[in-house]
Amino acid sequence: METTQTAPSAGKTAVITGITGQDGSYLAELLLGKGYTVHGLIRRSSSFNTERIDHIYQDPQTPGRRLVLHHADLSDGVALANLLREVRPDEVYNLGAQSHVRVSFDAPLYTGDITGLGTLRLLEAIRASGVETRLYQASSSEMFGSSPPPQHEGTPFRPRSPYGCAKAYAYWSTVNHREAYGMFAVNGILFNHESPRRGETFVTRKISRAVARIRAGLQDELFLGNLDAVRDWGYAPEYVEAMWRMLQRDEPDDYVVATGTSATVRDFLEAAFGCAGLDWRRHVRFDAKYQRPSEVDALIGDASKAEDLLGWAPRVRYRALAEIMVEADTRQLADELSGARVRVDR
Ligand code: NDP
Ligand code: GDR
Repeated sequence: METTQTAPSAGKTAVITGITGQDGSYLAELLLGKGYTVHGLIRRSSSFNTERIDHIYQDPQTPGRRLVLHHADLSDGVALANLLREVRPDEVYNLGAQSHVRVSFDAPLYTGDITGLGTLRLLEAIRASGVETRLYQASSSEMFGSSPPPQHEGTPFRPRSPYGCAKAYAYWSTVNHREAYGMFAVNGILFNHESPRRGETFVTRKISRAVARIRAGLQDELFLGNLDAVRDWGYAPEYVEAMWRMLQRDEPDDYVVATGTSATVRDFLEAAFGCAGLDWRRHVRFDAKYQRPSEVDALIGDASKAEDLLGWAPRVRYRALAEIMVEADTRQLADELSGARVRVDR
């Protein structure tokens, strides 16, 4: 196995779009741990939505602080160019997106604008700023859509959602900027990856939260859509390491990142409810609103290129992942309930 590191990490500067999301928060931790200064883009919101990075936040008065947040948006290309000119990063990680597949059917143009065109805005902002940098693009297994598994870097894209189409546009824009302008731009084609920080409306987290609440007697039913879908679920902290490794190579390239282990939503239910000694069949109900107009039936990744060239290998597979997530949600719920009791006692 071969890994290439171009320069020591300490003292490097990175920009992360989507730093408030699941992956952005783990990547920021990883890069800070390596000695980077990290500049994160956040969107203006009427209420705080920085819970995933509050534990690493440093306020502007902190001497020598290495985490800096900026207001910007992937819809605003000029702001992106100005930010890049100001920060002059060594590496840019484009994780920002409207990332929910079901939602992309309700908001297809918005998804196309942010998830698709937003990437082109960032690529053009890099060019316009004249900054020599390396770009990681968060590409997705959703681009493979109806192409049968196992999917690898050469598998054709047949997307089945506005989100998948937008990601395919972003993928080719990244490749095109690499070929047309010699930019160091890479696509990580990541299969589903989850964690206790996963958004609460993605299926694994919806399940792990429900298990914790059912176990505590706070909920009895869980409404889901298609249980037959096959996914390749990995562990997010391991996947951000693969992103970083892609930018340390001598040459830019595209890589699939996956575990190669498949499971249906039903299998994940079995594993997650099993952790709590519960039978999911007694609690799970069907609701058509969670079905998609067109579904991706089976995604199972072949990550041998990443294993060979990046020296990256997955360790956590879906059963262990379900346990990690159920335990975390159980602890979080217990904390919330004891906090609530303290407040009531006062
Ligand atoms: P999340 O949904 O958790 O995070 C998405 C991030 O994008 C948030 O920080 C969000 O900000 C930000 N964002 C949304 N809209 C905009 C915008 N208009 N301008 C700037 N930022 C915006 O996603 P994940 O962390 O799970 O995924 C990271 C990336 O990887 C995404 O691009 C996703 O599509 C892609 N991906 C994810 C996979 C997975 O399994 N997790 C697999 C393959 C690809 P805010 O907090 O304000 O909403
Ligand atoms: P996905 O993840 O669409 O693969 O996209 P999600 O967890 O939303 O769905 C996985 C599968 O579960 C089925 N499902 C349900 N999904 C949700 N969200 N809610 C439900 O109630 C439900 N019931 C069944 C879905 O139909 C689907 O088959 C994720 C995102 O992180 C993308 O950004 C990323 O690109 C891909 O993974 C790889």
